[in-house]
Parts: sequence; C-alpha cells; structure tokens
Amino acid sequence: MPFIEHDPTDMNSFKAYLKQSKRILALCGAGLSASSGLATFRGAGGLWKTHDAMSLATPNAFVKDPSLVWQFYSARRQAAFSAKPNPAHLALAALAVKNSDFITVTQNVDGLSPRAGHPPLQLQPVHGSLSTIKCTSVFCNYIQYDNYDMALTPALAPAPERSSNDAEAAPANIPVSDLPHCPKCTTGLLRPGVVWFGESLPAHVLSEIDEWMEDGPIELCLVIGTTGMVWPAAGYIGQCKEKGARVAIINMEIDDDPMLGGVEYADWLFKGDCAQILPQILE
Ligand code: BV8
Repeated sequence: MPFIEHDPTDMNSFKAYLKQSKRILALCGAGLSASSGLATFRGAGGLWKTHDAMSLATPNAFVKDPSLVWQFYSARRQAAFSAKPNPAHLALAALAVKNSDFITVTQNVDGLSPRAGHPPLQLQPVHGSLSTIKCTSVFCNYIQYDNYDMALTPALAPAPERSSNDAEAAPANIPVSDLPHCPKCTTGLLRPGVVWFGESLPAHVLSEIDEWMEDGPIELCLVIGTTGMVWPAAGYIGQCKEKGARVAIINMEIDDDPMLGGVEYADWLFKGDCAQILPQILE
C-alpha cells in the first residue's frame, strides 16, 4: 500500500488540500474521454480488435500499410468529432478558468478538452491532434490545423452499414491513390498530425511545460485516466513529485500499489469513472 497518513480515498482531505493549492498539473490519458464513448488505447475495440492500436500508431505501420493506418485514424477522427466533452473535460476546463496556475498535459488527440472550453494557454497537447493533417513529403511543409472533415477522401467516408465497433468487418484495401494527398505539393501523402511511437513530442509544447515546471514548487499532480506507461509524458508525474507535489490518481482500475510513471506512491487514489469523480473532487 502507498505510504500515506490519511485515507487515500478520502475526498474531503483532497478537497481541503486542493483549496490551498495553486500550482497544479493534470496528466490526462485515454480514460478521460472514455465516458464520451471514445475507445481507450488498451480497449481500442471494434474494427481494431484485430489490430493492436499501439502497433498502428507508428511511422513503420504507416509506411507498410497507409491504407490500414488511414482507416484507423479516419475512424478515430469520425468518432472524436462526433463525441461530446464529458463532465471530466468540463471540470478540468472550469478549474483552469478559476486558477491560471493550473495546466493540463493531455496525451489525448481527440480535441475534447479544447471543445470543453479549456483555456488554450493552460492546455498542453503532447501527442498532437486528430484534427491536424500534414504532408509526408520531405520537400513540403504543408500542415492544416482544425480539419474536421468526416471523410478526407470518398474512400474514407464513414461506412454507414458498419459501426466502428463491427469487429468482423475487415479493413478495406484502399489504394494509395484514394488516400488523402497534399493540396500544396499534390504528390505527398497526407498523415494525421499526431505523435507516433518513436517520434519526438512537439518541442514547443515540451518547452512550454518545462517553463511552467521551472516556475516554482508544485503542490498537486492529478493523474487522470492513464496507465502512466507512455513516456516521456509519464515522466511529468515524477517531476511534479520532485517539485513537492502530492499525487492523486483517478482511474477505473487502481492496483494496490500504483507504480504510475515511476511514482512509488500516491497520496489519493480515486477509483471509478473520472467523468463522475472529477466534478465531485474539483468542485
Ligand atoms: C519518444 C498519439 C523518442 C497517437 C500516442 C522512455 C523515454 C522516452 C520514450 C520511451 C521511454 N520508454 C519507452 C519509450 C518509447 C515510447 C513509449 O513510451 N512506449 C511505451 C509503450 C512504453 N514513447 C515514444 O515513442 C514517444 N516518443 O519517446 O520519442 C525520440 C526522441 C528523439 C528522437 C526521436 C524519438 C512517443 C509516445 C507518443 C505515442 N503516441 N498517442 C494516437 O493517439 O494515435 S500515445 C497513445 O497511447 C495515447 O495517446 C496514450 O497516451 C497512450 C495510451 O496510454 P493511456 O492514455 O494511458 O491509455 P490506455 O488506453 O493505455 O489506458 C487508459 C487508462 O484509462 C487505463 O488506466 C484505464 O484504467 C483508464 N480508464 C478507462 N476508462 C476510464 C479510466 N479512468 C478513469 N475513468 C474512466 N472512465
């Protein structure tokens, strides 16, 4: 069990501590958007039951089978753009409005936190966004932000007869010529503007987080709906602790001795749906 002097599930002690906290960092993962109906990475079900989401979120997967990877991301774009922010997104946005020293570091690419009204200067998307598309040609710097087209090409139109949860339907074999191509250089294949495994995180986002980190001690780190297994994002938990932060984990699954992000212990452990818990503990 973690080394804590109070009941780790006690919301009142958390709320009392939150009241006296200014510099707070929330690290969020796929579990934040689960109640909005978006599959988590570990639970990426449906059409992707036959494929491991982690194995598709890589540059090699895209080179090997751009058709499969584009169908994976097109389905996730369609799901994300149709989803609604849930009470957890709204609670974090409200905290950010109330406290300018609070930042959210999100690993999610679904765009639900911005749509929940989270102040952009206090939201750090370390893994990019599904609504960003960019050219893969080394000679072209085309990038488009905020593209919410449900079908970037006719071949990627949502399949009405097939819900994205239809595990039986195998991905179609879309020819590369029918995949999204760059409107600027016309020859480059477009890709989703997300950070794949093996790719660096956006330098400007990392430096903004580092700047915030260096601004002084940190009172509280909220670890919300994430396995804390993906680095370097998971490293922010330990960095906050080094700056004096207490840690609260909000997760559907809480094992007895969470080793999230190399953290030996957490001060609060709130087990359940963050869409239920966050509005309660952040009010
Ligand atoms: C890099 C975008 C180097 C794409 C994603 C140490 C240091 C640095 C790197 C590494 C390292 N060790 C290993 C690495 C390599 C790798 C890595 O971390 N691998 C892991 C698997 C060990 N990291 C990288 O490759 C990173 N790049 O390091 O580059 C470099 C340096 C210089 C030059 C070149 C290269 C890039 C990592 C980013 C990958 N991209 N996303 C996309 O979305 O398609 S990460 C992706 O997977 C998601 O964004 C997400 O972050 C991650 C899955 O994690 P979770 O968010 O935790 O989601 P998951 O489904 O796993 O879990 C959901 C959780 O929610 C569960 O705990 C569940 O219980 C809970 N939950 C569910 N429902 C609810 C809930 N909780 C509350 N309420 C609910 N309702």
